[in-house]
Amino acid sequence: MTGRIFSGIQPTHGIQLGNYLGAIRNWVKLQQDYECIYCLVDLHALTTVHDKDAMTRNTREVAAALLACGVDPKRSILFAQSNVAAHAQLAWVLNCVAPIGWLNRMTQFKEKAGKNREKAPVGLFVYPVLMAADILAYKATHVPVGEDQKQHLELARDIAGSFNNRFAEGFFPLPEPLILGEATRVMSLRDGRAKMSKSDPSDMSRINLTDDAESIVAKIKKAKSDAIVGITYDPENRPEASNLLTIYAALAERSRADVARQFADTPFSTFKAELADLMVDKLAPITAEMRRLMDDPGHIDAVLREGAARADAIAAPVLEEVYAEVGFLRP
Ligand code: AQP
Repeated sequence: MTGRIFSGIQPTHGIQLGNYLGAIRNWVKLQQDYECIYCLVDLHALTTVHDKDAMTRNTREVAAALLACGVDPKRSILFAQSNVAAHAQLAWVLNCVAPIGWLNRMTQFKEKAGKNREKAPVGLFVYPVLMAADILAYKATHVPVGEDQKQHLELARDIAGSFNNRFAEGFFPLPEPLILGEATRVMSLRDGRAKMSKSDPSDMSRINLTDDAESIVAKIKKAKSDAIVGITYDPENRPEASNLLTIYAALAERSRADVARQFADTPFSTFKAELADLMVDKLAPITAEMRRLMDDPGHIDAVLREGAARADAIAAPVLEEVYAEVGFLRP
């Protein structure tokens, strides 16, 4: 074991291909070398999901997806964030350390709040502080994420450093981002310049891990393309071709250059058919296992209950140390 990994995923919807290639597939591999703590961040999801049944359903579905992808609950800790009190408690302490100016720079808040900034929930603004608390409650050393979370991770490091400077030098390790693989930023199938996202209103923009073969084939067929023959990697001028090429390379676990060589003279429609075949091949076993797990919610709940107890056993003592460092009386 070379360190402690923490990473989270929001149960806002089911899992999309970007979550899988940018994060979860790496989570599974990292179990070989690290102590891993994986969290369904439902407190974060509450910033956007205000539907009781959807929250419960999504949490079980995302848990099923992680298990189906190969997160092993015997080896790693898998749990839901709201079941370990230290996340929210530590977030409050960090809210009292992090300056508003740092949060004002977060691009994800600007994107998610959009024009309606005044009406955005406060939780959306302090989302990155809760994310810092998630990581620091376990004194995690490494955090595997997609490109989109890099800025939040830098903020977590700054907040950890600020706490250390004020209260206890060296208390929190400064967590390192792990941005791994070819597909660190999978783009929408409808717009090669927008990130593939679970909450994009268009279902055609993404591949869900619950999609059957027929929908995968249809979505890839309808994915935006261009009129140039031959698939090349040129994100500036050919964002859609570059995205599909990247997805192919990531799924095949080959380099982009190698895949680009193979399809250098291939028409777009032929390439798309090959990509759809590969995708169905790779995702169908995961989807089938997810369905099997989702038929047994009692099992999923038991896995999450046990994970929460193990997570709490690590985080609660860290919180106690934090409370002692800031001078809270513990009578
Ligand atoms: N398109 C993507 N490409 C590569 N990685 C991605 N991730 C998300 N989208 C892509 C990575 O997946 C992990 C979990 O993400 P999250 O659930 O915390 O939320 P997110 O980043 O906001 O993902 P979504 O799908 O866009 O969710 P919504 O629509 O609910 O906001 C992270 O490691 C993330 O980098």
